[in-house]
Amino acid sequence: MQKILNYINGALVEPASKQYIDNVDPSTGKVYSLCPDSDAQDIEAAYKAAEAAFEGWSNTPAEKRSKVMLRIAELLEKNLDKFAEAETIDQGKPLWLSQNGEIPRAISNIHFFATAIEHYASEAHPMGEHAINYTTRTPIGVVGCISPWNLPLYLFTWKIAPAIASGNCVVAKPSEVTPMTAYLLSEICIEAGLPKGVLNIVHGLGPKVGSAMTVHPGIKAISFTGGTRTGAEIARVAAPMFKKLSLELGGKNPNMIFADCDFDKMLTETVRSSFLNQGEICLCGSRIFVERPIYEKFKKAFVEKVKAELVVGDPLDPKTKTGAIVSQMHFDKVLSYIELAKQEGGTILCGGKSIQPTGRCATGWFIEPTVIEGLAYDCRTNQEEIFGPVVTITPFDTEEEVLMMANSTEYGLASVLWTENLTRAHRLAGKIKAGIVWINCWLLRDLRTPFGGVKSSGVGREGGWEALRFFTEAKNVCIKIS
Ligand code: TXE
Repeated sequence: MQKILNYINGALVEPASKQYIDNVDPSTGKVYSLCPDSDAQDIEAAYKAAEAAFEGWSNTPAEKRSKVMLRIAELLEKNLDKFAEAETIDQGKPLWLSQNGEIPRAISNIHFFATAIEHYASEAHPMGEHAINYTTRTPIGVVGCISPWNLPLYLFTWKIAPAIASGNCVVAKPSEVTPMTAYLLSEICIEAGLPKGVLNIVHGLGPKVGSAMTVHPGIKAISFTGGTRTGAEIARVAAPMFKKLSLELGGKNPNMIFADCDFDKMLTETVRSSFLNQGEICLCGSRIFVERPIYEKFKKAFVEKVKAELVVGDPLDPKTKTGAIVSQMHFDKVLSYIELAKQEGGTILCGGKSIQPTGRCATGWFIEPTVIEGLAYDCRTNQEEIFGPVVTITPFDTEEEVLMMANSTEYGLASVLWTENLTRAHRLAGKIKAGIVWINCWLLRDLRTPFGGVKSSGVGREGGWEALRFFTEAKNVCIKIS
């Protein structure tokens, strides 16, 4: 049985406890590797390694930091197929998605920040001939990065890349549900010559290891992506310690479709924005609102397309469009929401139950893509994050009505809007309470843009200069001249 190891001070090491937790392949429901059950001792060792490396790394010229990061990206690219298969086995997503989405985006994350750092500058503010101010933006020191199981390497690199590029040293904790590709990345960091202690990866349970990181007095900032409840717990611990916090949390994103939209483009993209990665993306549009004149046409076409295209099966099979649900716990959670929807008066138009593929996946966790109609906009099914292959569809008559329903949840991460009316698009984009608005598209990403949400979807923004500013401290120096 493969043992995943921690990556501390440049070496692959066992957890201090020598204890491990089972790591399950969701496609089979069987244990296929072991993940370190690390604890506070491992966090302390990782912190000490990061602290010892900080002086050297933060004084390494940006060009040299960039070079070693580009080497990591290059090795990741060279091993893309190995990482893609590992990601699919660990998380359950279809192999084509790992090959064309997950791993290429992880490479882009590293490449983007490795090059951005060479252009990262700060500003000066002259006060006539009397004085001049200049701002320095220097790395914080040892920072913590905690990432989730839905897009494992994609979101892990989205955090550690800007942290390292800006000269910090990192203690990182991937999700214990999907630890494999972060472990494989640590092997590549060693091969690329990343100096020891710059990146330290400690695997293990969130409440044990994640909280040990959050409470550690030497770890001065925490960048977290995960559930809203966990984000609140991290904030409760870290806020009184005045740590910098970046919290990218849950979502319950509205997809607003007007009768004047480009119907065919909208339909294709809406199948994708509803069910990509088994709906396990915080940006998925899980509440679909359709202007009444095209509601019946949309309902018929959407259900037909979902049933015809979204083949559920072995994620390693190229024909599979919908893979396995990441864990038994999440599988049970998603099915419980489908039951709730029925109790709340919903009608299941397609899907609605688990499905057992044949062969090796007969014991895995699979749920049919599910479309539900007839629910009130403010029922629990339409207010709470399900984070699975489940969407609801609801008709609307006016802009005011759809805006009220769209903005009615505690979340405000992303939103999708389909209309050919430019004025309406800008008007609604200004009124939607979300950090991201996609108009006539979905998941079109420019890494320079600010990424994050409002309300219970989090605090702060990732991406571009936002990420580099999060991982640096600004200092103003004012010099009197005359
Ligand atoms: O996330 P958790 P889970 C949502 C989704 C999902 C729910 C819970 O609705 O059902 O969150 O998912 C670590 N201190 N999203 O349980 O628990 C944990 O080990 C410090 C949306 O997987 O938030 C993991 O590494 N760390 C989200 C990370 O936090 C702690 C993507 C996320 O785990 C901790 C994933 C603690 N007390 C889930 N407890 C998105 N926005 O994309 C756990 N962790």
